[in-house]
Amino acid sequence: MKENLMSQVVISGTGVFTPQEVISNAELVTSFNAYADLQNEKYVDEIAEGSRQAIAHSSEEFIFKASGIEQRHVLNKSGVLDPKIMHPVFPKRQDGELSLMAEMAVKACNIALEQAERAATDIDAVIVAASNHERAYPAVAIEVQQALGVEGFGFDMNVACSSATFGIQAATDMIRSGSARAILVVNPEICSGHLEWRDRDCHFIFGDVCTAVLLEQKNLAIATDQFEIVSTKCLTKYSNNIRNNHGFLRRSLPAGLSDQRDMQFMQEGRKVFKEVVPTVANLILEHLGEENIDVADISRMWLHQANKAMNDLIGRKVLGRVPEPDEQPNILQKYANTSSAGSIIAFSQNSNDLADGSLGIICSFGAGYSVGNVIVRKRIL
Ligand code: CO8
Repeated sequence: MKENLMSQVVISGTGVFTPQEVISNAELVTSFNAYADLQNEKYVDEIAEGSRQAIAHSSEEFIFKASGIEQRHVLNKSGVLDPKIMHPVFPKRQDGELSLMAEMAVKACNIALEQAERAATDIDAVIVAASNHERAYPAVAIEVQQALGVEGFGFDMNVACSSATFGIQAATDMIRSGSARAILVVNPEICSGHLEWRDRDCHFIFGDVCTAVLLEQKNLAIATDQFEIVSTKCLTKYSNNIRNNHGFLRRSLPAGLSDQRDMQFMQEGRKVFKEVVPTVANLILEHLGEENIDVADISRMWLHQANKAMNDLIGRKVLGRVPEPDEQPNILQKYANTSSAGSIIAFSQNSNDLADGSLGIICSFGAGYSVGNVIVRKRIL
C-alpha cells in the first residue's frame, strides 16, 4: 500500500546556487589569529592576572584533519575576514526589495525548473525549508512564490540540518494526497549569519549556499532524468548538544543578557558525533528493512555534509564495509557544512551517471536531533 502511494512522486529537477566568494582555510585562520591577537592585546592585564583566558590560535591542519573541510563559499567575505568585524555585513534592503534568502531561493529554483523542463505556472506550492529564516513573517516562501510567479501556496519550515529531507517528505505526502501536483522545496542556508566566527572550536564549520528540489506527480513529470521517491522516514530526538538561543524573546531578557554567545550556533561536537552516528546508521538500516530493500542494492548515499570522518563511519556501519568514494560522494571539502543543503548539493552534483532503476539514499542529520532519510530510484524516460 505504502509503496504504491509513494511511487507516485518523483524529483524531476534540482538546483544549486553557489555564492561566488570563497574563503580558504588559510585565509580563515589568518583572520581568526589576527582577531585573537587583537583581543589578547586588549585584555593583556586580565590575562596576566588570570581573570581571563587568552584566545589560542586556530590551525589549518586541525581544521582539515578534524572535519575534511578545505574552503567555504560565503555571501560576504570581507566582513567575515575583518578581525574587527568577524561576521558578514549585508546592506539593509527595503521591504519592497527581494530579501536575501528569497533572492538565493529564486536562483536555485530557476535552475531546478529548467532541469525539470517546467515553468513556474506548473508549480502549486513553495516550501522554504532552512535552519534559520530571515524574518518572522511574511513567510520567505510566499515571497519566493510571488517572485517566481507560482499560483497556490507557500510556507516556511525549520528542522535545522534536516530541513531539506523533512521538506521532501512533507511535499511528497502533499503530492501523494492530491493537495498539489508539483512543489518546490528550497533551502537557502545563510550559515555565515549565525555562525560564531570568533569561536575557534566552530569558526571553520559552515558556509552559505541555496539548493532547490522540484517534486512532481510521477505521471505528469516530463524530464528525461528523474528520481522516484520510494519512501521517506523522519526521526527527531530532543538534544541540547546543538543549540542556538536566538529568538524573538531576545529583547525581553533582563538587561545585559540580550547579546550572549549562546545566541549564535553552539555545539558539543564530540557528543554530537558519538550520538548521531549510530542513530543515523540504525535509521537507514531500519528504513531499508521496512521497505524490503537489501543494503547491497543501494548504489549511492548522499549524506549530510558536516564532517568527513562522520560520513565515513556511517557509510561503514550501513554497508558493513568501507564505502568506495563514488558510493558516498562528499562535497564538504568545497562547501563546508551548509546545513540542510549539504546532502542536496551532493545529490544534485553526483547523480547524473546512475543507471535506470538504481537505488540511492538522501540522508540528513543534525540539530534537534533530527534525521531524515529518503530512498530514491533513478528513472530515465
Ligand atoms: N584550531 C586548532 N585547534 C583546535 C581548533 C582549531 N580551530 N578547535 C579546537 N581545537 C582544539 C581543541 O581545543 C582541543 O584541544 P585539547 O585536546 O587540548 O582540549 C582539540 O583541538 C580537539 O577539539 P575537539 O574535541 O572539539 O575536536 P574534534 O575532533 O571533536 O572536532 C568537530 C571538532 C569538527 C566539530 C567534530 O566534533 C564534529 O564535526 N562533530 C560533529 C558535529 C556535527 O555534525 N554537528 C552538526 C551541526 S550542524 C547542524 O545540525 C545544523 C545546525 C543549524 C545550522 C547552524 C549554522 C550556523
